[in-house]
Amino acid sequence: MTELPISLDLIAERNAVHAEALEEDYAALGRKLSRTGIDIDAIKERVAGFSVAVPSWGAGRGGTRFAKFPIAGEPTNIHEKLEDCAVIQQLSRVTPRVSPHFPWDKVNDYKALREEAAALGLGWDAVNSNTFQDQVGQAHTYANGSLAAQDAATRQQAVDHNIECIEIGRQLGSTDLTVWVGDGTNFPGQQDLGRSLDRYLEAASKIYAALPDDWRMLLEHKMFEPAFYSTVISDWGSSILAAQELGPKAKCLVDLGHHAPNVNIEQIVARLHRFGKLGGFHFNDSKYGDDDLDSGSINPHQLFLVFNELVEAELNPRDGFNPSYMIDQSHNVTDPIESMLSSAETITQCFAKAQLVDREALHAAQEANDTMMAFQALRRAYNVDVAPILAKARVEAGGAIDVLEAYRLSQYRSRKAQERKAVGLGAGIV
Ligand code: AOS
Ligand code: ZN
Ligand code: ZN
Repeated sequence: MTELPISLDLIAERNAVHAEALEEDYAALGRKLSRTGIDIDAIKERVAGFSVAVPSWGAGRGGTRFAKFPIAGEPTNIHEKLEDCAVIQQLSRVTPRVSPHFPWDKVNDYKALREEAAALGLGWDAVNSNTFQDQVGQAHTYANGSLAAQDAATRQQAVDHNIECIEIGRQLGSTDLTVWVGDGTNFPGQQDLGRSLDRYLEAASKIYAALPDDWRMLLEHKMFEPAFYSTVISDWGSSILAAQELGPKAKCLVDLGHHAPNVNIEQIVARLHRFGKLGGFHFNDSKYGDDDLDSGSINPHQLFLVFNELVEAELNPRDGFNPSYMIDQSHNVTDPIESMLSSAETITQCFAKAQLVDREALHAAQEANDTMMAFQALRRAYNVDVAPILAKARVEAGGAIDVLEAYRLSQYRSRKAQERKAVGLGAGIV
């Protein structure tokens, strides 16, 4: 293994400073939980088995449609992005996989890239295709759509790109292809709403046909943007219908920011699972639309309720239960590494809290139509501060007790600012 980006001595030194307090907090929480029959070590083991992937593009400052303000030391290629993702994994120990996006992360030798990641302690998650943007030298524009475009040659180009992504993914060791398209319209009448879906389905079925046996195709729906009047795969309804039409390897991916405000996302999760179509998540938070705010920064309770449905889903397996978890945020005002460390912590906290729900009490209250006690079963779990459980799992796996403190003390970003070439103004807005 090549040298990891953060000094092991620094992590050990800081952990030693925090160890006694952590032991005290963990023991106190253990006593509290044992009063309700919960074994804290068993919860810690489950937390230790949890992981969430980070997106390669999340390592950069995302920016908005209006501007991007790069920070010194920001990564500008997949090698640098991998290094940053390795920092997140080294400190948090819950983000062992990176989800690449093509052609953004294109290289000549994917075998070498796979080895490079492995040397940094990283594997690969879902491969993301990109037919929402034109690339230099591309034969056909995506201005009027990609998989749903009127023009057959454009659709074929988008299909070919997705098939190329599968091939790259095979070399990296991925087993999922995530397809999000920006296809849609900005004016009533611009495209036929029925026929554009037909075209999408026909093109998507060609990609589906190219999937290896053990692969899944994850369809990511999004209500609006970049199209503001209609979007081809706009909601979970369109997504599940398309996935059902394509076949068993097609599943639905829920990006938390891709719904109308106040939509009951946890119910969508339960619905998709009911029909064996829950494929995965892009975690983020939103206040108004697809804001891509940090996970749980606005509504951590919703995130907890999503995980509560996931626990229920696991207890009631349908057609397989193996959702892929990934962060998909745009970091506009923070250091992306810090945001992802903080988000990975929040996501894992919600996972842990969902494990604490007294399922017997919940189900009994539901049976008895005892609304208040059913709600309290959830509320009791949500109110527990699970931070000591996460910290203990982390330190046992070699991570840092206080991840942000260790990161700041490492001065990683300022070291990279010396080494890396600066991001040009206006570059890489995604
Ligand atoms: C776009 O809104 C989606 O969230 C996609 O997941 C997209 O591929 C990703 O955010 C990169 O732009
Ligand atoms: Zn997404
Ligand atoms: Zn999005």
